[in-house]
Amino acid sequence: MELTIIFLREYLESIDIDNHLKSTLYAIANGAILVQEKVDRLSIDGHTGATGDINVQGEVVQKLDELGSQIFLDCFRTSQSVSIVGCEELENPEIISQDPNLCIVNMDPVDGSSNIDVSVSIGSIFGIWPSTNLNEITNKSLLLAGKQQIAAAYVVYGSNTIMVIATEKGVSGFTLDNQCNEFILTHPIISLPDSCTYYSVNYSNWDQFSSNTKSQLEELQKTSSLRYVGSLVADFHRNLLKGGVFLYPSGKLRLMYEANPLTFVMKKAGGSATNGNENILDIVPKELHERTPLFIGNTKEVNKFTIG
Ligand code: AHM
Ligand code: MG
Repeated sequence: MELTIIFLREYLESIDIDNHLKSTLYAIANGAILVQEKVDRLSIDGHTGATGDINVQGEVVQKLDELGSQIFLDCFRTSQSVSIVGCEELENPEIISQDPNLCIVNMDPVDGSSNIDVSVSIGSIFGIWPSTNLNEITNKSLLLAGKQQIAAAYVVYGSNTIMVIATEKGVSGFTLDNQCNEFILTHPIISLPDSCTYYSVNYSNWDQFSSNTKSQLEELQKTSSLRYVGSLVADFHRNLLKGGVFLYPSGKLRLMYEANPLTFVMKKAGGSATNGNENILDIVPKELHERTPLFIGNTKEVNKFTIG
């Protein structure tokens, strides 16, 4: 049987979505290829460790955090398809253009910072919103609810590199072929399995969990297996493909560039996410770097977790 190879760019040309959105997704793919090259050569090029800076979250900035941030920003500038970018590593958004027809992007350029120097899977996360109906692009233009997203994407730099894209057309995965530096369609339709095979949580936070969270975890451990990488994007990807729920109840994770994009993907694949009270996609953001509790995965399991 002959194998049909579909490149990411061919896939994007074939689907009926806005042209600026296509260019934005293509810019993410180009950036991911460059970041993957950096990941491969991290120790060789001396890019392990911290820069010495502390970011707006009060967290230590790793050299790869900074490199990834600059790489994706450059790709968005070149694409001419993005008006404004919110980024985990930048206190204020980067305004690129006042064109009201372009895309708004919120990104975590390198997710899983604690895993960078130990050769464990890390990733990049992107939420994409339309900037239509805005008279002027300001720092507040990207404070849009998750339900207004038109697409989301993430990349896992793991045992191989995979980029997952969710649009109104569905969820698909593309594996990076290092021999030709192209993403190839390998997962045409990603849909969340019905069974909750895995659950992912940092158990060392047990004392901070509510009694509801503790009792639901005690139930889950009877039926599901624990897997926890410590890179949200990698834990999410495994649970998306195999069925599962990820939780970080104490509110470490960020709404705009972690929870919202991954919830968009999860919803398009058949699952959902809450903050323990309301659907993540319904939250009206107050600021770019705000944090949220997150319960994400199979809806039946997610809905058992409540806070307050
Ligand atoms: P980062 O974006 O700075 O890497 O921080 C977020 C990460 C997530 O990827 C992961 O789910 C979480 O922090 C892990 O936290 P912990 O080490 O507390 O379990
Ligand atoms: Mg992150």
